[in-house]
Amino acid sequence: MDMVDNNVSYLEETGDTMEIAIKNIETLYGGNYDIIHYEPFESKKFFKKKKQIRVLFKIRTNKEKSDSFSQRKEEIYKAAKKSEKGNFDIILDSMKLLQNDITEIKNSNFSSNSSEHKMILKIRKILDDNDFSPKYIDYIVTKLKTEATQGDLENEQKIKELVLNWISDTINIYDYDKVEDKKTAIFVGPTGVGKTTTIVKFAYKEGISKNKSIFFLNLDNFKIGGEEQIKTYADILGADLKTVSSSDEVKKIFLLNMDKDIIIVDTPGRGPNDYDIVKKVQDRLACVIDYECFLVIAGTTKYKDIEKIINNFEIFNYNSIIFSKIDETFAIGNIISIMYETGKSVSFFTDGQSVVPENIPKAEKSYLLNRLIGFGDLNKFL
Ligand SMILES: Nc1nc2c(ncn2[C@@H]2O[C@H](COP(=O)(O)OP(=O)(O)OP(=O)(O)O)[C@@H](O)[C@H]2O)c(=O)[nH]1
Ligand SMILES: [Mg+2]
Repeated sequence: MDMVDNNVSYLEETGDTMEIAIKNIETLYGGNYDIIHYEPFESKKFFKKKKQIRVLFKIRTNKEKSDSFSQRKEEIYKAAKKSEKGNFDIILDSMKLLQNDITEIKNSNFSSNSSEHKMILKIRKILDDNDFSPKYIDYIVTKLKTEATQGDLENEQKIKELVLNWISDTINIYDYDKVEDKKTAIFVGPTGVGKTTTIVKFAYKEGISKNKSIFFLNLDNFKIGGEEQIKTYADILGADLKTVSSSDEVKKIFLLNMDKDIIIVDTPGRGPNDYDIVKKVQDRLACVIDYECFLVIAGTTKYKDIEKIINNFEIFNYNSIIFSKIDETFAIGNIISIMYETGKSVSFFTDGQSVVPENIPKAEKSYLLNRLIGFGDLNKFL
């Protein structure tokens, strides 16, 4: 079993290059560290991908073991400092030597000095790469420590299967097919998440393709062009549309359109902290009693921001969440973490800009599980 000294903890640093990552580490810890592992990865900020280096290191506790390693690092560092052509080869050679040292350290120290079994460290990294929240990662790790046997921990396939099943258990699906009263569907959410686009996809899927009559009620008179966007789609679908700005008008629209199968309500989006607009929209809808409310959140949103949005829109008493723009994100651990921590459920995803019914798939566990990275092909069969 790979157990160790509880005082050793592993840390992570990233940088655009190995040199920058090392500099960052040295700024914080001086030279008192050993690199355990490094690897290139793609970071994503504001939808832009960027190649970076991730370095796993530990603060040195055993000087003798790290002397040669430290020397190699110095060589790389010195070579990297010189910028003339040709030094690239020196860096490459030094990197190869460093790689050997790392392998040695991994084989000796890493497995014998870590406070956690190496399989648990591996799972931690996979979950982190998938953007699961720290709390969620702790939940899975606690299950591993309490439910997996030592034999299981030596079997990567078995552990990954266990973890995938536990993840699957935390995904909450809201089955819209089972909703009985589908007359009124209200879509709320922050600005730009794709509410209006989602509404039109939804109208196709749940209305037009099922031969149901649709009426669009637009509450977005706050934004210039707010009506034009949805009007264009309403015309294409042959559906009526009305933009209103008061609760009385909303009441009237509902009375006048009793014969319609579905009334779909579009609302204006504002920043997650713009509580005033949220409240105004809620006031206008106060007369609508039975409705199905969808909170639309972009799947690209950071975990902490999703938490805030979920709380800010609680006032609408929404039934489920639609995670939009799934096509723009690699990692969906944030979505699963939020379900686990808040108990909220997901009814649909949207995964493309085209306004077609195929781009609003009904939520299924396999849809999320298939997107997890680091599980080989195991999650493809779930
Ligand atoms: N990649 C991708 N883009 C999407 C998706 N859904 C919507 N969009 C894009 O997101 C942008 C905003 O879409 P809207 O439907 O106007 O968003 P909204 O939430 O109604 O915006 P506001 O009314 O201003 O709050 C548009 O460029 C859409 O094409 C999706 O599933 N995937
Ligand atoms: Mg809109």
